[in-house]
Amino acid sequence: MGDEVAGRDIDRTEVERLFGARLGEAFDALGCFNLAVFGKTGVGKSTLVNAIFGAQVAQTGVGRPVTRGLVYYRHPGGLLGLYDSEGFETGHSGDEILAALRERVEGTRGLPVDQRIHAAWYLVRWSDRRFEDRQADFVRALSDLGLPVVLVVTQVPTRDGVPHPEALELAAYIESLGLPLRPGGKVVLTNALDDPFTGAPVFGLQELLDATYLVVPEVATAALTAAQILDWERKRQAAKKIINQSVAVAAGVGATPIPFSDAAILVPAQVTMIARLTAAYGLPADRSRALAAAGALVLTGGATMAGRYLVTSLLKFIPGGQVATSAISATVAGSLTRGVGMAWARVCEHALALPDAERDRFLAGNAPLELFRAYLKGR
Ligand SMILES: Nc1nc2c(ncn2[C@@H]2O[C@H](COP(=O)(O)OP(=O)(O)OP(=O)(O)O)[C@@H](O)[C@H]2O)c(=O)[nH]1
Ligand SMILES: [Mg+2]
Repeated sequence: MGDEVAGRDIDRTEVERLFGARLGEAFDALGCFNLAVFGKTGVGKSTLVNAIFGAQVAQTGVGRPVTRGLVYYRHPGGLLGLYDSEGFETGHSGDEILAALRERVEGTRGLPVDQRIHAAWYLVRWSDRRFEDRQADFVRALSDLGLPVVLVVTQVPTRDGVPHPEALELAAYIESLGLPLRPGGKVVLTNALDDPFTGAPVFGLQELLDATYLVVPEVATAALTAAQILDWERKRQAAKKIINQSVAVAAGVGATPIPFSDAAILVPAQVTMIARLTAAYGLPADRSRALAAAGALVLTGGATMAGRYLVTSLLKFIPGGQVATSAISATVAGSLTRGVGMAWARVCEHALALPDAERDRFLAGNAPLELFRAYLKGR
């Protein structure tokens, strides 16, 4: 594992290679959140998915038809599998889709739970102002397949945060039917796009995401947190957990004080940590080369001797680091790890907030290192 590079200085290329491998493992460990989305054509399935998971799923994910009207997309990082019923109508094609889904669900029953379908969203556009028996039947059929169904009324205009009364009426009507809706028989109201003409703002997306968290199995939540782009607090919580685990490991390594000359022993653990953080934030794995380069730059400062860099440069910024004279204690190893983890988490957040094209440019330059140092100093 990482031990092959312990106990001596390691160069940037080596760190980069290690980071690439760890990143792959980190993505594999997160697994995949599988979501199925249904609703008549034009209700806003693609728009809603894009608002919560980013446009890259439908645009760059490789679509594979499951059956006529049902396409399976995979997030580039493998974090999200999406069954999208494009151009879906109930009736004949609905039956076909159900048959294909049944096959899929039965075929994956024996597989690990992270490979099954974890949730279904059924979308109804508020302005249709009706919910037909066939739609109710379809919802029941999904539920019978064992899928938790979240019913979403879409494109709902609000004024001062209050949904259009007829959308509320439609939601109340659907709830009155006693369908097996999750969570708690409730309908979720959303609007995924600002409407500049009416001024109706985006609305209800966090509620839909929260509802989804409530119904998906525990094994799929880490992938959901990484894949979604809406709730940064959940990403931060996941990052915090990773940092705390890594601090505990590093403090264990430093329990016997490490001579400065052997400080490279700390590097593999930092590489693993920043790889796990990168995956947890859901930074696109298709850019893992750029990410690995940025991670290696940050840990080595562009120098060739990562161990010495950690000591001479990073320790300056760490409480207690300056006073260390000849060896790194458990406390210092822990603080160093925490500092590195928190600074890298901020770099991830910065990168995540950038549009795709700019993100590439950011990762390719010196900016990640500069930002990383600024965060490390600024804590
Ligand atoms: N204002 C507003 N417009 C929306 C919303 N959702 C979708 N639209 C618009 O409605 C149209 C259809 O949305 P899509 O997301 O393509 O619908 P879809 O369900 O994926 O449709 P198919 O792929 O054909 O099944 C687009 O022009 C969207 O811009 C929304 O929440 N609010
Ligand atoms: Mg669509």
